[in-house]
Amino acid sequence: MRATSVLVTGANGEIGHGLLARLAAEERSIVTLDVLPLEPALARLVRREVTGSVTDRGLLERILAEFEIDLVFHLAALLSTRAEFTPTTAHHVNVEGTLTLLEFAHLEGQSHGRPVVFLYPSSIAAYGLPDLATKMRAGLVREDEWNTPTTMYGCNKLYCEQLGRYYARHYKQLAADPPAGRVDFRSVRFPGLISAVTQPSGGTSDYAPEMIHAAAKGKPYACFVRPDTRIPFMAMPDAIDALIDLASVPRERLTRTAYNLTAFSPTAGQICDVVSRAFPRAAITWHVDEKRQRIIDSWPTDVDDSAARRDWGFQPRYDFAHAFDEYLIPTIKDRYQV
Ligand code: AKB
Repeated sequence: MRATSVLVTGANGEIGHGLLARLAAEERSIVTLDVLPLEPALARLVRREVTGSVTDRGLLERILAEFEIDLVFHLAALLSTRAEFTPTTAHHVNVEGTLTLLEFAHLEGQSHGRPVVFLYPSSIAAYGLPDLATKMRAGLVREDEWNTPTTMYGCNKLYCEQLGRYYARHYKQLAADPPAGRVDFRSVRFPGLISAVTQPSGGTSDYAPEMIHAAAKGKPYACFVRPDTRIPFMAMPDAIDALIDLASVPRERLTRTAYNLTAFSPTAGQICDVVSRAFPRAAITWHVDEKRQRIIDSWPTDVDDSAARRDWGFQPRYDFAHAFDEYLIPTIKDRYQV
């Protein structure tokens, strides 16, 4: 008998940290796949840790032989800033890795006769507004608007949402007995995420978490976007809850395969104000990187997440004030002992 387990790719990353803790608290058997060995605290939570790439079919076949995977959280990805420096590597990991994993999930579903639920974190990078004036006019953006990303990462995310929909609904549609439906693909378009316990790397929304963590560590921070820059954000515990909640919703309640999510949309200047109040010795300056600013200016100021609220009851716990007062500031102060 193969052991029933959850597979988490990119488990060492920011979302992985919180997600593994939650899955372990629910006593789920967890198999992880990451290019780097897990941190010891995370390794203790999992049943099997596999070190390697999501593009390695051999590794996935070995997992398939040993475990009955009924739920996949596919977190592994190169984020938007890093992907611009190595676009073909980004495509390899972000797209070919996802395709390999969708095929793996299909084979898993076939072997145990039940659909594999496949959770895919997409991103506001899937949007691409042509210029700042359009962004400011657009306001709340719905899932099917402005799907014209300007970054490699955004293109990868948007396309992989479509691949997931294909595997869920149309896979091999011309076959005599079309085998669609073995992958139950569910995706969320996350805004920028802010965690109190980890720091992101390689993203463009990183200015918010970088500002907070630098201030807590007593280090100066030069913010790479203008103070009036606005995109949506969410506190990490709400992101983890959203993934866990979406994974358990009955399929028939879902009207889409990709859902917008958001919690609050402050400007970089407002984040700076809150951080400076919490850490009065914070030394935040503004050194705009015009190229990264252009990427942020192509992402919406806010998104319409009413479909997620309606279909599966998405309701973030933390608004801007609560995220800082009740989660970020106390947890970060505790972490850095300030
Ligand atoms: C990034 O900045 O690349 C990510 C994202 C918004 O998906 N944090």
